[in-house]
Amino acid sequence: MQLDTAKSAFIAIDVQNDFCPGGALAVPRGDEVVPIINSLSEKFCLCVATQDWHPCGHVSFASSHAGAQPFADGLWPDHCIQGSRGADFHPRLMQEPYRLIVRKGFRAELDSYSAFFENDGLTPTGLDGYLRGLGVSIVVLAGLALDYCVYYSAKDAAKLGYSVFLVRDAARSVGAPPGSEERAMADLLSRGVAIVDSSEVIN
Ligand code: VGL
Ligand code: ZN
Repeated sequence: MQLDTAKSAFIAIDVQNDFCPGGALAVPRGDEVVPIINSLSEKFCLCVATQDWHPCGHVSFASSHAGAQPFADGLWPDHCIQGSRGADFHPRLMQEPYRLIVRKGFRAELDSYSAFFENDGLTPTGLDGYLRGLGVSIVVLAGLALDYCVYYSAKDAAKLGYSVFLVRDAARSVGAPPGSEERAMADLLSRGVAIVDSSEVIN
């Protein structure tokens, strides 16, 4: 696979402690993506990382709603609290290659899965403007979680007109509710997102 590196950006989604085993919103085998993402980031001139970055009492926390349970209705355990260890990038993520870190979900009343728009579907993160300003038309996505933030980021990137590549072996799913990964992957395929293996990108 030959990508025009001058027009490509690698985007690593939410490779944070809370999404790895032992974290507050642990993605099964989430830490396995770290070495693959490190190999990928070396291959790109432009790398962007996103960081889930919630204030205490965030609207997406089940604990913020009386009687609510996490992992249902878009509600989660408290996770990625601004400045906490859980919000830090995984200690083995090589941070040097990343030129921009997009923090998202920092508004108490609005969640943001996608790297491009918050969950109202309207409020931009600024990433689209940043990438366009640098002449990027191809985005390569990986990270956590495949069925949430990676999925919504890939979907928005496709809607915005980028050529989108999702590196399947460099992403892992929360897996809740059941079938979330299958639904996400089917939707991305229908939107023209290319699902690739890291070996095809690194070659
Ligand atoms: C994520 C649920 C809540 C993710 C973030 O990074 O996929 N999922 N916050
Ligand atoms: Zn979150």
